[in-house]
Amino acid sequence: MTTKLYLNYSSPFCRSVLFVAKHLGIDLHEVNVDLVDKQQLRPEFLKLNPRHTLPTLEDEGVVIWESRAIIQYLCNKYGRNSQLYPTDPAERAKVDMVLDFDLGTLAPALKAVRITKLVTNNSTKGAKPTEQQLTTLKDSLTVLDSMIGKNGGYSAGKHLTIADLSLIPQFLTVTTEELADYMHVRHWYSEITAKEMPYFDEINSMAVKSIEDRTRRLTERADKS
Ligand SMILES: N[C@@H](CCC(=O)N[C@@H](CS)C(=O)NCC(=O)O)C(=O)O
Repeated sequence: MTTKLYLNYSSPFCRSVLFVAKHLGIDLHEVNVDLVDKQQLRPEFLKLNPRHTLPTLEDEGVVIWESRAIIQYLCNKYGRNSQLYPTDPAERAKVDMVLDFDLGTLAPALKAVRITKLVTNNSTKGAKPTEQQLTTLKDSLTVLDSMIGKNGGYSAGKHLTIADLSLIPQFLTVTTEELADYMHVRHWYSEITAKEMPYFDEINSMAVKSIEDRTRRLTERADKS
C-alpha cells in the first residue's frame, strides 16, 4: 500500500512533511494539488479534508491533515527508533510544546507579515505590514531565539527533532537582514540545513520554483481582472 501525500511545494507545511519523510526514509507518493486553480476545493478532495488544506496524508485508509499531526504520525508509525520525536515523556513534551507554539503563535505571525508583504492579489501586493503584525512577529522570534540559545542550537531539546523540521521551511522567504536581531535563529537555520538535512537543497529548489510559478500566475490573473 502506498502512502500518499497531497501537497504543493510552495507550502512550508508540506515541506516539513517532506523533510520528515526524507529523514525517516519513507517513500511517499506525491500528489500535486494546484492552489492557484483551487484544486483543493474540488468535491473529491473536500471528502478527504473538509478543511481543504495541504498537506493531507492518506496512509492505509487513514487520512490526516494538519502538518504537525502528520509528522507526529509518521514518527509514531515509521520512526519508532528515531530521535526526531523522542519517546521520553519530558523530551516529547518539549517537542510538542514547540509544535504548539509554532501552530498557535509563530506560524500565524510569520504568515501575516509574509502575506501582507508579498503575495496574493492586487489589493495586498506590496502593502506594508502593520505595527501590530510586526510586533507580534518580533515577540515570537524573540521567544524562538531564546529557546534555541538555551538548547544549544535546537528549538526543542539537545538534538534535531520534528520541531526544527516543522519550523525551518517557514524561514525560506525570511531574509538574513530580517533576522539581524535573532543571532541564534540565524545560526540554527544555517547550521541545521547545511549539516543535518542532506535533502534540503533539492526540496528547497523545488519550493522556490513552485513559489515563483504561483506568484507569476497570480499576478497574471490579477492584471487581467
Ligand atoms: N495548520 C495547517 C496549515 C495548512 C495550510 O494553511 N495550507 C495552505 C497552504 S500553505 C493551504 O492548503 N491553503 C489552501 C486553503 O486553505 O484552501 C498545517 O500545518 O497543515
